[in-house]
Amino acid sequence: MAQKFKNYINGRWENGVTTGASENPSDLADMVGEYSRADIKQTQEAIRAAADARGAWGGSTPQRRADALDQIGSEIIARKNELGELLAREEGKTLPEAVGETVRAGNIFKFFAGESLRIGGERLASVRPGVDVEVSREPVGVVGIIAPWNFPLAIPAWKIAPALAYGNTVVFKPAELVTACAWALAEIISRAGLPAGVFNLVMGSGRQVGQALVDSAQVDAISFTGSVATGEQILKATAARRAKVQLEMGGKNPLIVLNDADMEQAVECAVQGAYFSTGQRCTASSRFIVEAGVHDAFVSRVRDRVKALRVGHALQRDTEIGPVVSSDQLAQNLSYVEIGRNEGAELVWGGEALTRDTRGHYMSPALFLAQPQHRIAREEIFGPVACVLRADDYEHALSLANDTPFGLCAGICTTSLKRATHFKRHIQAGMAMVNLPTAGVDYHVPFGGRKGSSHGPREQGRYAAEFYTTVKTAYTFA
Ligand code: TXE
Repeated sequence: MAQKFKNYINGRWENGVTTGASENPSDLADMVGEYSRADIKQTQEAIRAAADARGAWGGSTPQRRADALDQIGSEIIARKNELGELLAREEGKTLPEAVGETVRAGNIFKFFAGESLRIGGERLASVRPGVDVEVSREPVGVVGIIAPWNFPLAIPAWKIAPALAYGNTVVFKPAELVTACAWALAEIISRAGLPAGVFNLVMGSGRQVGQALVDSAQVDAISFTGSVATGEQILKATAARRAKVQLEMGGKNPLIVLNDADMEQAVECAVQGAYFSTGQRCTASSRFIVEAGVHDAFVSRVRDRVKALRVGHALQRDTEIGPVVSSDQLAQNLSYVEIGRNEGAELVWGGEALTRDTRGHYMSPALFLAQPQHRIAREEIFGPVACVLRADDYEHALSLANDTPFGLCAGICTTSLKRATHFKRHIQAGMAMVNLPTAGVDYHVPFGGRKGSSHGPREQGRYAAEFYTTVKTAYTFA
């Protein structure tokens, strides 16, 4: 019998109005479970519960918050293999990638356990005699968390953990494709001793549950990761009611490879950054910008490496690239392969739907030679599809790298300190990598982008305090 995942509202597990199925993208015959879809009324109940719990949690001691977060993080890490297997089964990244993500989620909770003990402030002398000025940080209130499917544990962790650490209450809406992971996380959080209403899980569609969170006057802040189109809608709606908002959207991340690069290292950075996790990372490299002197050698070595990648069931030991997450995403990826061909880009390898022993959403990783104006070189595809652009020299490569509406992450492979330093200063991105893949970041430092990729304060690390707290300036005359 399929496992059933319920919503968690005001400290109780509740059935929804309808149900949905969570599938295994590696094997469509394997149903991961059945989840309850909340409706607008249940979402509003969860919001009310979170609003009622604000005082109790906002006024709780940092020690209590630290203990709860530490317990959650420790349990996630202790159960990394089991949770990693669930994640690989539901989302389709390979087992080692999924176990890695699980450990990362656990570490994030433990990091913010410490941060709840380090909420600081300032005391300054006033410009007026006899007056003291204190600047302190307070919780924002009720935070609505709207998450995507591509990191089903890590992204919710990096939003829920700081929200709770800084004394906010939470209504969490996961993506419908990954409700088993969301439920598993909520189940762990439900046993951490939080008062009823402090943390709520509501599963369901973006149009109903997500929109209800975005529109509710009782939700003080929205943290969102997902597509540009949804992010823009959320930005308009939250601006209209002056709610705090943080948006993490797409990328079209470049990796520059210069003539002086260590070629083996550059090929590894390219392959790992573009294709691992099936290219479904917002920090994935999708444009390789290669200096003319090494262009042909780079293309031939990446093609050989990509040809040899083993695409298969996410839980099989020798799989390097798992399936695409859903039939819709697979259709989108394949349609971009068609678009690339039709606009005159040269397909060097891959880009085809594949069959395996089990029925799933498999495709071969694709490598194109493209021109900067091609849509496949400009739009986020969010799958294992990358293109190579030829650059005359470093300056040309940098200008191609910056010629995009996005600005999440960017990388360069070079042995020149001068070029690497210039790149770090002049690349228009929130994160810059030298001789490293664009995807793969630490959990204790800020994460986020510029231009069309992100909006609002950074996520992760101690910079998360900017979003999850509000500042008060108090004056005392004594
Ligand atoms: O995103 P959506 P989807 C990109 C990627 C992918 C595309 C579509 O290009 O192909 O987005 O993915 C909720 N009000 N990224 O459909 O729709 C929704 O239920 C409030 C990049 O998954 O943006 C889900 O929980 N919420 C990205 C979340 O928003 C709404 C990661 C994201 O869904 C809503 C994922 C609404 N009106 C996809 N409509 C990255 N950059 O990491 C939907 N939602």
